[in-house]
Amino acid sequence: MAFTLPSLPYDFAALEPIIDSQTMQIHHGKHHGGYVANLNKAIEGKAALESKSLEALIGDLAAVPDDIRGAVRNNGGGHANHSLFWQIMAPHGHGGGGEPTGELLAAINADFGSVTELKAKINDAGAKRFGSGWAWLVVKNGKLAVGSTANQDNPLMGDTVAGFSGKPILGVDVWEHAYYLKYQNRRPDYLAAWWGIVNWTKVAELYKAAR
Ligand code: MN3
Repeated sequence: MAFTLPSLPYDFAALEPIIDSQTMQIHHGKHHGGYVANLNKAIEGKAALESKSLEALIGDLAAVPDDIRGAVRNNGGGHANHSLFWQIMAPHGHGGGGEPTGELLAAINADFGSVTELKAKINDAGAKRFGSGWAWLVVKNGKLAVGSTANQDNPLMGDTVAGFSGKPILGVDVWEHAYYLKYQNRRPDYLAAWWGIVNWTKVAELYKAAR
């Protein structure tokens, strides 16, 4: 099998009370697990695709045959998006929450004015995404940018496919499956609470690598 479901870097209950344990179990095992299984099924036996990295695969959907392009877009995007999502969260007070520091903080202040303004922009992008999708912080041309994508589209797919592009360093899942058990229809409440589990150390690492 080309791709595998990564283990969570913490227990299912570790993000309580911001994200409940049952949501994490279903989200990781069933949703993300499903994307990985369906991605592998789509590219099975296609050596040229199986040998690619996930980033290279979703970054060049034009190279994917027509009959499986939709499956690779949805499931490859789903695999990439969730793999990032788990990494950039950590238990509140144990790596999660607080504020960014160092170079990342300086870049946020330069490009958005303040961390408060950045959070407001991402919350707004996530709240306004109609239906299912993601809100993102990306690095593009050396600068930070905020935007959103539909479904499991990833900014690495490019503007033509995803309508927004860049190298993602933070992404928040606004599909109902990410929050419905605890927050029901209150997506803005989920987004506001979510900052309490953001692992800024990891986001800063990704920022450094993306620049
Ligand atoms: Mn999800």
